[in-house]
Amino acid sequence: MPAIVLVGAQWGDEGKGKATDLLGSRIDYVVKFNGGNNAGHTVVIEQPDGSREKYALHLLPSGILTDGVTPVIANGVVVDLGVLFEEIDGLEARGIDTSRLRISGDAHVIAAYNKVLDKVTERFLGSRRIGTTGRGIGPTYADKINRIGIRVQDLFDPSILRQKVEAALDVKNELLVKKYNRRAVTVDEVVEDLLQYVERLRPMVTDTSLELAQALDRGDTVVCEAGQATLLDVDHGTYPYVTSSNAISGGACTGAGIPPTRIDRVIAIFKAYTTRVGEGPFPTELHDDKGEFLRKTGAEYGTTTGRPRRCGWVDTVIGRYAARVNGVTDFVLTKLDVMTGLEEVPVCVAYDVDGVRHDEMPMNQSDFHHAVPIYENLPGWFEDISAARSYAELPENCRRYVEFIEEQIGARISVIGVGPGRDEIVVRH
Ligand code: 2SA
Ligand code: GDP
Ligand code: MG
Repeated sequence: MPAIVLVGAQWGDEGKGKATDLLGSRIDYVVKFNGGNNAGHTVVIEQPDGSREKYALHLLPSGILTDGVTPVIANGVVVDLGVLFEEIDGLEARGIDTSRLRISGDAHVIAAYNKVLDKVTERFLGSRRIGTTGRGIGPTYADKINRIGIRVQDLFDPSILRQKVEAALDVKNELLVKKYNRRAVTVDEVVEDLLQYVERLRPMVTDTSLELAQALDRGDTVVCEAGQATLLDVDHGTYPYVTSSNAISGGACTGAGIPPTRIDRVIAIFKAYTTRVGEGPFPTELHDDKGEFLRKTGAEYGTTTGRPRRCGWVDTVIGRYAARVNGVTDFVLTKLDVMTGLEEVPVCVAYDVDGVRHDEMPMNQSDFHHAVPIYENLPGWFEDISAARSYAELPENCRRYVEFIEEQIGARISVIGVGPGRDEIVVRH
């Protein structure tokens, strides 16, 4: 099984980390192709003594936890070098071997001034803020497109690095000083900050696109793991309430240099309800005790920032959209266990926008902002499903919920998550 892309179908935190980890022993490479340390992927691994180890990964691909897998940070990622080495050291201290990590020389680095700009811009936006993670992601991608970005490879030539930092600071200091009333940043401090990592970085940096092409030629299995999710994609999400990268499956082509003709499967991770962190429209959001139930039962707090996540019912209009724009071959329905104990389980099947029914995502963003969900109410279940390991073991109402979602989104649900643990899954196909 050669190239597989794994994406989030909603607004993130669907359980992508666990899904990648699950593929575990069957894969050779796990590639992160977009975003940076704005991501937060949680993987829970049962130990031989029955205890559970929890890992929260931000910049490193989830595959780093599996022996024998080569993790790759590809060209489409933005890298905070301080966070990178902190994360590596943290895993090494817990006995995880990180020595196989490969980083693309074309990946951009997040300079300290972009972290300042991310935070200060949000503060100035006031009620128009995006609710970013404050990690410098947006300003770093803006620099990349604006052709004033700093790439990993620039660190290996100090005179080039200096020239590039000078060019970037021409623009940045203007903003920092004149618009935001901050102190000017010096070329020396930026260069010095970046160069402290250069010797540790050197052995990891390689032409990752070439290495992945060679791996695919050998018949190795490569999994590209998206950060964030479909509705946070800068082109296909709820713009401007999005992240600044392409988080859909196509992002793997540009973000890792893997051509579309080499991608065999696209797996979308879809949570059995919906969550979102940060600002922006969310038609099925709940502001009542049901929303609180989902947040508490599902432990819906940001892995990176600890922010409480907004919670709501499952939305199959979004699922249909994700199936289409990603070309999904299989869905993994996660956190179904969280839905246990509800009398009724509403499923959003369409929207009402000013009296007009929309079965697909409205083209116009203003329409999406005041879309009112049209629900089908299905009966709930009360049986604990966390011990189920086969589809037949799930209660009838639970299966009806799965099959109804499957019918609405128009793609098969191949795996179901019934708990956070590695083995807490039901495989259907
Ligand atoms: P940014 O920082 O520029 O990428 O923020 C832009 C929007 O993208 C959203 N975003 C996320 N949404 C869900 N999960 C994310 N990762 C963390 C997690 C979030 C956390 O796994 O829990 O810990 O808060 C993530 N990263 C970015 C963000 O909320 C903005 O709406
Ligand atoms: P990601 O960003 O998509 O990787 O997701 P996060 O790690 O940010 O959030 C998903 C959370 O749900 C994590 O805490 C996982 O341990 C947890 N999780 C994943 N799958 C399941 C599941 O099937 N059931 C339950 N209860 N928790 C799950
Ligand atoms: Mg997350």
